[in-house]
Amino acid sequence: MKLEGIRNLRRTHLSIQITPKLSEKEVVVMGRVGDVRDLGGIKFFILSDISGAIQITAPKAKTDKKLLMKIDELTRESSVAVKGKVVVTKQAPRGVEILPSEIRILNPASTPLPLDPQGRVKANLDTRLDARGLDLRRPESLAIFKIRHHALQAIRDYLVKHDFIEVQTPKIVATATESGAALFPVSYFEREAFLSQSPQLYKEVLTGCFERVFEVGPIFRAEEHDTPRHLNEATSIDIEVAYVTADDVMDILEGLIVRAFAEVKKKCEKELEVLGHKPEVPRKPFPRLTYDDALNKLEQAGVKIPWGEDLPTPAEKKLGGLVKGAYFVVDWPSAIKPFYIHPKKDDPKLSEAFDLMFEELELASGGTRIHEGELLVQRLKQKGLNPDNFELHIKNMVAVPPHAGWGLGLDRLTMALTGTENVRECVLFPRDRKRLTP
Ligand code: AMO
Repeated sequence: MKLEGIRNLRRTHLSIQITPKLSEKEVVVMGRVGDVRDLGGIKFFILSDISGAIQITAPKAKTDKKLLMKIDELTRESSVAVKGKVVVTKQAPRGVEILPSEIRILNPASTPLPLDPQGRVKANLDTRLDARGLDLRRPESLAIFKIRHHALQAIRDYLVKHDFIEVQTPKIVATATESGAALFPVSYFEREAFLSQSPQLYKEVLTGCFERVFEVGPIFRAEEHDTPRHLNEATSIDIEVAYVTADDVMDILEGLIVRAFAEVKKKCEKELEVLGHKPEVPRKPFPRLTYDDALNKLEQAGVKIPWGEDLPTPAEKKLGGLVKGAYFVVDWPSAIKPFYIHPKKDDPKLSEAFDLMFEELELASGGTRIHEGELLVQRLKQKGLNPDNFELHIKNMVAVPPHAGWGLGLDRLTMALTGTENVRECVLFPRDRKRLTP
């Protein structure tokens, strides 16, 4: 099949804009070929673009032979441009169709396709991710990424309205912040460097300069687990605020989550319908369970976790069944939280750390940070880290104000908003233990 150039042809309308009002007008539409049919006296095909679909109908008696032959050549998912006249008809799905005068095959799809984007032939997730370019053409994929887009827009808008400025911090770094075992090494000229696990240390320093900062960026975790909620490259929304404590940033997080859910419900009705998902906007204030409360609830439900241990996945699942919707877990043991988290003044074995859960899924974690230089050095040592490796960080933290913040996983938030069970569905090209391509 010959590949034709777009040349002087430009799209005049999206398919959704083709309405009976345009009757008899000449239009140019561009998109992907769907089903092609030959029904005795007519040949027709569906053209889909980002807005929807329109039927292109060629009555055999009235259409040029060459054009009819071209329709026969069309393969599903090929990119085409169609010039033609709008005709009002009861036969077409939207009461309107286009009678073509010219069809240009901009890029033909070779057959068989590695995947059926219409989903009539079911494929497993691995096959879908291998052919992600086609998989993302499915209406469900488009719905997920539109929801992700609108959630992020709502979040950016919320933070900017609350006087945050957006920043970008380095992704090639010299030290771990979350846990040394989960670092990806990269070669940095004659030295070893790492991919950043979190903008944590930079955002803390920035509170001394800009007071309220946020960043939306990649975080890299060399975690070995292969689970439906872990990625090796994720997107984190991070904030850090000067002159506040954990309670204040939990209020911000609560407001922001409510806004994201409300905006998605308002702006993505069609997308939620495609996914068959009806999210409820969480109500403020979110329940705030202490770590001890969580352990007690779990024990009553038959799951015993020794004090001081993190909640393993089965315990999170159980807790998510007991406490519905969004809730915080606060007052975590200091020993299981990172070095930068502030111990509680009156009980240092506990910390001013929190996690935001959505049912069984951890969406965010954060806390009040250590701003006191000596305490920071002491906590680094307690965690078995060498303060010398943080020398320049400590230097940059001079007289940084008391501050607090959190990191919220955008991929997991998208799971919660879309009712998706596997985080890979919410990431364009996921990176996991086994997957580095496409
Ligand atoms: P934490 O490590 O809890 O905290 O990460 C914050 C949030 O990021 C998301 N997330 C992940 N999502 C998918 N796959 C992963 N492997 C993954 N790891 C993390 C989660 C998680 O709740 N510096 C702190 C944040 C802070 O205190 O400001 C941090 O990185 O949704």
